[in-house]
Amino acid sequence: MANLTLYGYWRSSAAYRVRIALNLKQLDYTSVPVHLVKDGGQQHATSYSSMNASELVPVLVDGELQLNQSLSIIDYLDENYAGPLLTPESGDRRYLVKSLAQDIAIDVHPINNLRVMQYLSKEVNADDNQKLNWTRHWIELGFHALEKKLASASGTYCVGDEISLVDVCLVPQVYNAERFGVDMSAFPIIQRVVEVLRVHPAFVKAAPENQPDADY
Ligand SMILES: N[C@@H](CCC(=O)N[C@@H](CS)C(=O)NCC(=O)O)C(=O)O
Repeated sequence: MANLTLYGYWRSSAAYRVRIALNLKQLDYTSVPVHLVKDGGQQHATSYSSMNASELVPVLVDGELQLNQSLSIIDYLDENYAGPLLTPESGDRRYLVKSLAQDIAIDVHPINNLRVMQYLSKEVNADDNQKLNWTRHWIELGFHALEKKLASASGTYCVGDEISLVDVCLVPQVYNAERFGVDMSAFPIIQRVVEVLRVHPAFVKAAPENQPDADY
């Protein structure tokens, strides 16, 4: 019987990925909200930073084990729990899934993180409009490349007709894109795949607006 606790934040796309993976594998978990803005950012409090010195969410606790990094957490779930494998075990598809997921989670997401935005405000004196342009620029650059790659990789989902880690990373990134006003009509394949994924029960349950700590 799993004893899983997820420290996250309703709007965190990295935590959103892990929620989707847990739901796809039908694993129950306890959710502990870490408010990234309130109290100067609860991720910086000792109670949290003692668990993850990077001061970023998510952290998954499984019994004695504490893990950070959403992609590693999802690998851990793939390797230790039943349910659909989000990264195929072998073959070319394994590396396609890993590389497309990393295109999103490593090349696009971190440059638009809260702490990057805070640095741009405080140290570079960027105003809200400049920060918005920054966010849109990096998402659009990443999505233009991804759109080209999905032209050959996609079926119903990002890679063929099975849900994979790429889909788990894409939906939260599109959530961010829409939040920051990226014109998604420039990315018809991404839009087509996301439309299908968004009504899947595991994705619906993981959506930011459906989290107990959702706070608009
Ligand atoms: N590479 C990490 C990224 C984690 C991350 O960037 N988390 C963000 C939320 S999506 C965060 O905690 N930000 C807090 C901050 O920037 O202070 C992962 O995939 O888990």
